[in-house]
Parts: sequence; C-alpha cells; structure tokens
Amino acid sequence: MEPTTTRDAWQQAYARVESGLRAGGVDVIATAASLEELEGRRVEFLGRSSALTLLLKDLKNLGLDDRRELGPQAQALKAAVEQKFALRHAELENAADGAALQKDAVDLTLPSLRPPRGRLHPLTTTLSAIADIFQRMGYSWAEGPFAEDERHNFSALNIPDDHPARDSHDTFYLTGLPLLLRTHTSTVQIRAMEAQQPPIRIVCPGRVFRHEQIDATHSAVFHQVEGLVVDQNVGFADLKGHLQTFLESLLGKDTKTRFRPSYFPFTEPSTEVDAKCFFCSGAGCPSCKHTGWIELLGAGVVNPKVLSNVGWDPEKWSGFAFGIGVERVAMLLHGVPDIRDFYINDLRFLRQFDEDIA
Ligand code: 2U9
Repeated sequence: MEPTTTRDAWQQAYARVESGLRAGGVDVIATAASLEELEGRRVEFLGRSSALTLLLKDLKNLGLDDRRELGPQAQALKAAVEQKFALRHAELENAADGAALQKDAVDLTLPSLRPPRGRLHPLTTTLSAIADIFQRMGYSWAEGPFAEDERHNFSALNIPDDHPARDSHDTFYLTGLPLLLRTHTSTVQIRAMEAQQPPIRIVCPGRVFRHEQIDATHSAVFHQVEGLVVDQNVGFADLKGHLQTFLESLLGKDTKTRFRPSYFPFTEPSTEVDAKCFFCSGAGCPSCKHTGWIELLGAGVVNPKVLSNVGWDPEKWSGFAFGIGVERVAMLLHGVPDIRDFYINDLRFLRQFDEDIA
C-alpha cells in the first residue's frame, strides 16, 4: 500500500501537538482541581478526537519504515501524557477520600449519650430491704406458687370453712379449678413445713391477692414478707426479740415499739406491732392518725393446731410467725400518699427513687 501522508507532514503535525502540550496543555492536567475537570482534560488530550489520537491514527498512512521510526516516538508522547493524567487522578482521588473521611469524622473525645438507665421499683427495693434484714438474722428465702388450694391457703392455717376470709368477696377463686389466688404468703410456710422436718427459719416474700375495694390504701394485688421460726423452746420472747431487732435495723437503733394483743387463727397468742411514730416522735400527726404510733406488722406464736396440721409434734416444737405488708412500709418510708402510685408506672413517680439503687 502506498503512503497517503508524507513523513514531513506527519512530523510537522507531531511537532505542533508536542509543542502545544509542552506550552501548557500538560500543566492543566497536573493542575485540574477536580476529578470532573480532569476527565474533561483527558477527553481533550487523550480522547478519540484529540490531536494526539488523530496523530497516532495517521501513522497508518505513513510508509512502513517511517511508521517503525516515528510510531514509538508518538507512543512515548502518549504514555507521558497518560502518566501525568494517572498521577493527577490518584492525587485527586486521595484528596476526595480524605475529604469524605473528614466530613464523617467522629470526635472520639466527645462524651457519649447516656443510655436511659433502668432502676429497681420502690416495692422491689422495700421488699428486698425487709427480706435482707431477716436473711442476715439467719432466715432462708422461700417462695411458692400464686395459685393455691384451699388446704394450703386456709385449712392447714386453722382458718375454718365458714371463716369470712374464705368468702368469694375476699378471695379470688379460679373458675372451674379447685384453686384460688393466695391471700397471703403463709401458703409458702405450709409447703416448707410439709417438705421438711423442724427446725425451720424462713422468710417468704411475695405477691398476694385479695378481692378488695381499691382505694388509696387498698389494692387487690399487693406484697407481703412473712416469716416463720420453729424450733425447740421458741416462744413469745423470741418473737419480740427478733421483731425488735428487725425494726431497729429497718427504722433506726432508737425505734420504740409496742406489742398490742390481737387475733389471728394461725397464731396464739397474736399481736400487732406498732413503732413510735417516726414523723412526729409520738406527738401526733396525720401519718400516725394522731395516735403517736404506726402499725407495722402482725405476728404471734404459731398455733399448735397449725403444727399438727403438717404433722409436726406441738409438744416438742414451737415457734412464731409474722407478716409485713410491703406497700404499707414503702408508703411510710417514702411518704407515698396513694398505694395506686406504685402500679401506674408513671416515670415521673418512679424516677424519684433513682438513688435507691446501690
Ligand atoms: C404459718 C403460721 C403462722 C403469719 C402472720 C400476720 C400475723 C399478719 C398481716 C400483716 C400485714 C398481713 O400484709 S398484711 O395485711 N399479717 O398480721 N401474719 S402472723 O402467720 C403464720 C404464717 C404461717 C405456718
């Protein structure tokens, strides 16, 4: 094939392209301010219709010898331009990465957002505070089921069939089952006595259920901590000693108490224990209904019939038991005027007890 371009013409064209690039073309590659601008330059200097590409295409119009001689020269020029382009491309990409990192940068020295912190419910802390004192006095923690039979809730505790507490007005019976919701945690003591031999020293905290008319001081669901001690020669003096120790630990060393006679079917004798009002020191105030005393718990010497009912010999063994209402203690300790405040789960109420967490 005959050449269609002369060597001179090609060389002149080459000289124009080269001096054009030298005169500043290549510099705009090195100084392109963005990847977009650089792409514009690439199309301009290396694209299909750029002078350099046309020049390279035009090589095929030269004779074979000229092509062999001039081709590498043109390729070297193209490679030099491509290298400049690659260099600037890498620079701009690094800068873009750096800028992106800068934009998303996290200041590790900033204090973190505090996750909302959970807290123990005031009834939980009060129940624990009561049970803890007895555990330090050698009592073991015992629990039992909410749904019980009449024997564990009533008969074994010497509560007769015709006792008003058994009335459905006071007790929740489970429809279609020979079960009820326990009205006290004494059921747990009966179960513990059935399961072991004396001696025993247990504290039984838990939820109980009574068909109550709900008001500021009554709830159909509430909590008790009951206790039971049975051993040889345990009597009313032991009961007084344990409960005095407990109340001093709960309310303070100088707590004054009084033991009033009372009646419960499961204890004989029975007593209700008052503490000298810790708001007015006995002078009389709304908290103690102007009596100077605050009723805190019920107790008594375990009725021998209760021991017989679980097969324990009342001639050999004796003991005492007590019951404490957790809501009542929590209301007194925290000055809560309405028992329903404990169950509504209003955070404004609950957050007041933050400092209870140890
Ligand atoms: C057994 C034998 C005797 C538990 C007792 C009380 C007195 C008592 C109340 C306190 C406030 C219930 O929550 S409250 O309303 N409890 O007054 N509880 S003696 O006597 C027992 C328990 C189990 C085997």
